[in-house]
Amino acid sequence: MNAAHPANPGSSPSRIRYPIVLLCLVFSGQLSCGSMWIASDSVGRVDQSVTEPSLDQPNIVYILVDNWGWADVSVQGGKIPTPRIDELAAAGIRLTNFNVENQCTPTRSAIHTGRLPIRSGTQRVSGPGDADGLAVWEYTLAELLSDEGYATALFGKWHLGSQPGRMPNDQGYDSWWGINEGSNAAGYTATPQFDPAVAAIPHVWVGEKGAVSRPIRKYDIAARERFDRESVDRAAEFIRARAKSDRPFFAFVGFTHLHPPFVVHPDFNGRSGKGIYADSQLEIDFNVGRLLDAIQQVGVAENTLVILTGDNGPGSFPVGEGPDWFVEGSAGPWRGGLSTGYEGGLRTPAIAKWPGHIPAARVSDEIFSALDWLPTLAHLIGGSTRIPTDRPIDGVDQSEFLLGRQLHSNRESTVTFVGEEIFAVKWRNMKMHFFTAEHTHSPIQSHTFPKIFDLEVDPGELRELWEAEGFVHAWVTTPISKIIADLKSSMQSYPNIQPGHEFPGYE
Ligand SMILES: [Ca+2]
Repeated sequence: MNAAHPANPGSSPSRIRYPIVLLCLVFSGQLSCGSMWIASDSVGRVDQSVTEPSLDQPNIVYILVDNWGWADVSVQGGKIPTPRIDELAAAGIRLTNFNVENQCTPTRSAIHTGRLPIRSGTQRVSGPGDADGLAVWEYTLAELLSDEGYATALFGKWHLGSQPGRMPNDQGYDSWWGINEGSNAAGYTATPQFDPAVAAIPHVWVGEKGAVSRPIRKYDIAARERFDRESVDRAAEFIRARAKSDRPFFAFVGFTHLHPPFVVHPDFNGRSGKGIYADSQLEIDFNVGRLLDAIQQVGVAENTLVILTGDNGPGSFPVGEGPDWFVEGSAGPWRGGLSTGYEGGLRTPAIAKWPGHIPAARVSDEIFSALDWLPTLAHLIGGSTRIPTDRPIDGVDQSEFLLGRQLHSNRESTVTFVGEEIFAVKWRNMKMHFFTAEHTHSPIQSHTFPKIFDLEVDPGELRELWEAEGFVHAWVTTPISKIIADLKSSMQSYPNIQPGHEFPGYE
């Protein structure tokens, strides 16, 4: 491994990858390829039997905020008050070292599969019309919970597949309402160059398990203004309806705030007096509060695990015509934002509340990854035997840590891909960058020597140790090279799925 430029583990030898891809193409021809393989050949690998839910299984509500800065909440120093989020944090654990992937799609993939997105071909946000999404073969959190007897529903943004066969109702959700692409799609039809003859008009979709999803209305700027509010309306309605049932429920609510184009519900327009981004922050807090109220009002708060995180740090976007850049959101002490590989892009607020189980008012800087939710939730609900064993799972079980039974988390490193390249590896409080980008739309820089920072004393990743202290930190290469070598080895044994490809499974 060249320390300065690690070979991309995703670039495993083509002689290994292509026969498997071709095998899939030969067998596929239709989207059922993956599931057929699982059904016929995966006994003991993916347990797809459905069990009666246990009374101990909590309801789960996962709220995902788009492009959320670490300090976009007042409990972490944000200037815009977020009292409902702060209240949620006080009632549960607040993870100050929660790590996501670098963009919308890969983080949603990590949450849903427990696998590094590059393994499943979801390492990038695909352009409209490009192949996108998870192969049917992937076993998602929604499928796992569904197999455990949960009623499952998604409201809001999906962004893990826009084509028939790859929408939420194809990946474990009983029903869904929302958008299958990026939040920005709301602006497409407002551009003067837009031509519906060549590009699809974005829509709000609905779907039910076993049926084909269907568009119900245009998703444009006007729709975007009310989109998060309506997502919460519908999620609250689902919670009220499901609370009457003996079956536990899983609701995934994907907000479109704080992603451009920046618009808010008319009720919040000008509310903060500090601009539309601040208005959006107020609306997020309001909508989180409405979900908490809905859970409380139907009497299931004691048995509902609420998770609130971001999908990536704040974006940095050009202002007007000038050369200056700005980041509307705040990453707090951390450098960079969306798609940079710096901590500001990778740490988002993260809170988990489960009364009587997760100790209240706990704050931890232990490393936790979005990859960890699938194995962790599987263990928390007694469904760990459903975690697939026929594929690499990069997430680790953090249930004992969340429950307060162990001080330290079960993770001491994260690997950050931006696209196909490893940009950085964090190991304990040390972080090594192989590539960097200063802003969301900046050029990518490679370096003669990797850059090493000590996050504990230098959260801004400003004092580069390899250079500043005369190579004495080069030893950090040892643990980090092993992490990369292990990953590369795993990806040679289990070649990465290419974007958009159907996949029958590993032999
Ligand atoms: Ca995002």
